[in-house]
Parts: sequence; C-alpha cells; structure tokens
Amino acid sequence: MSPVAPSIPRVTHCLSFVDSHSAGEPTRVVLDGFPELPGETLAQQREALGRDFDRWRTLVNLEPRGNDVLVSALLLPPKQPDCVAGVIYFNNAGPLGMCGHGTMGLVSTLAYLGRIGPGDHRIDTPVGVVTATLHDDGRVSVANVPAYRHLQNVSVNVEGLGEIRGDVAWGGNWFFLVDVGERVLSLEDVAGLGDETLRIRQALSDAEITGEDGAEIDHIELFSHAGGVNRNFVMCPGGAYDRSPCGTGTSAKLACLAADGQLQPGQVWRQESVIGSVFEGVYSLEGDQVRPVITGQAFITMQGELIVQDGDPFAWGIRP
Ligand code: PYC
Repeated sequence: MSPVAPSIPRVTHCLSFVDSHSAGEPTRVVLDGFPELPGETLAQQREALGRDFDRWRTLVNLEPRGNDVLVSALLLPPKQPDCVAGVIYFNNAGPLGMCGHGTMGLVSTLAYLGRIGPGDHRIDTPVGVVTATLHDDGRVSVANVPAYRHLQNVSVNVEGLGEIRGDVAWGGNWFFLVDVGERVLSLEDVAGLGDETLRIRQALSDAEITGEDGAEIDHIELFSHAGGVNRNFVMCPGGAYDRSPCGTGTSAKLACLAADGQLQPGQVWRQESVIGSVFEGVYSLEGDQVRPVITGQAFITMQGELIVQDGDPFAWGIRP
C-alpha cells in the first residue's frame, strides 16, 4: 500500500522579516511580501496602509505572528533623494509617525544583512527624513525630525487620580509628559503605571486636549528623577508600555528641557527606561525647535518568513 500524502494547506502569502530589539523594545523589519502601497510620498503611503491595507498590518503585528509590544518597520524604496531606505512604522494600534528604537532596529538589520556599513544613512519616514549613524561599535545615533513643546503645564482632571499637569510635545509622535518627581518607576508596578497612563490618555481625549491641528496625543510619558536617575515609563498607542526609553519620547523630553533652559545644546541627557535600559540624547537648536540625536543599540533576535496558509482563520491576526 502506498502511503497517503498528508493534506498540507497551500501557502498563500509569505513575508520575510528580521526581528531585533533596541534597549528591550522589539522591532520587526518586513523585507518583502507586502503589497505595494499607492502614494507619491511616504505620508500618503502610510495613509493608504491605514485605510486600505490594514489587514496586512494586523497579519504582521498581531498574534499569532506578532504581539502587542512589537513595532514593525515596513521597508520601502525611499521617495526622497539620497536616502538609503524608506520606512513606515506600525504597531498593534495602527501606523506610527516616527520610531526611534525602530530606526535603531532598522539600521542594525540593514547592517546585519550587509546592505549598509558604518557611517551616516538618510532614512525617509512619513514625518520627514532622519539621519541615522551606525557607529563602529554597533551603536546607532538617530538625528530625529525637529521636536518642540506645543503646550506647557496643561491641567487635566483624571478619573481616580485628580488633577494631573504635564506638557504636550512633538518628538516624531505626540506625547503628554508628566513629571512625577522623586516617585520610583519600577518594573514591579507596570500594571499600575499602565492603568494610570491609560486614564490620563482618556482624560486628555475627553477634555479635547490635542497636539497641533487637533492631532491625538497617543503617547503618555511619566518622568521620575528618583535617586538622581532620569527614568521614564512610556505608554504606547496600543496599550503596551515601551521597554526602551522611547526615542521619540526622549526627543519630546529634550524639547521640553530645552524650552525650560534645563539642558544646553550638546549636553548629554541619559534617559533610562522602566526596565533599566538607556538611550543618550543631545540636541542642537533649529530656530525655535530642537534637533534631537538619540543613541542606543539594537541586537538581532530572529530572522524568518511569516507564512499564511489557506484556511487559517487567524491569518490576519487576532483582532479585538
Ligand atoms: O522609540 O520612538 C520610539 C518608540 C515609539 C513607540 C515605541 N517606541
């Protein structure tokens, strides 16, 4: 009797990827297999992704192939001259503007694949061109888009917490930054910190406090200087906290420190995350905004192919 061939569902889609983490926060670079996104600019392509191709985002980023913490980086041909790559970042909630830790992951991935070497590399993003420097020792410095403080010392009434004050700043994404003074931000308390920051975000939305042009403030950042250490806790749009000190969040913080005269151009700011990992930031002045440069390191963790088989009920992710 000849053996019966097992029935293996046909593979309908296959996307190659490389995963890394930057200071603990994961990045998945999608190299190919994604459909072509229409648009003359990366901003238009990001819009198209959110509008017409969202199931591809959820395929890559949501369980069972991804998770809530993951930020994905779709590698694209750049639209701007002299750029080594174009990229659109997205997470479990939708497309992002910029992503600092993700840019470190992208640059380390391109180096791992042998596509770039040490030096300066211009990268096209939906919110502008950033320049990343790959150092000989593997660290990556990201000269981010200009950052600025939009609103200072805004008061918001938060359910269960009372009045909270903070600044609204742009660092490539919109942030509400709350100084919690000497309070210790510890990994043991991430559930409580998560609950607190999500309440703050809700209160901002209820009070219609926004970034410029009504933009949603989708990142909440608590800052502590307990024991003389600058530590933060950053809540990301999809309800997961940033394991890294957050590149765009550190950029927003630099803008606020500059506006308050608490940090001079070129002076190094050491920013620790709630898991104890560190980015370093400096800034230079650009008119009434600052140009932040954030330095950290990414490590490659995985390489492979995301496979979709015919008939998989969770091919497009487990959605709420
Ligand atoms: O590093 O900019 C960042 C970032 C944004 C969201 C998660 N990480």
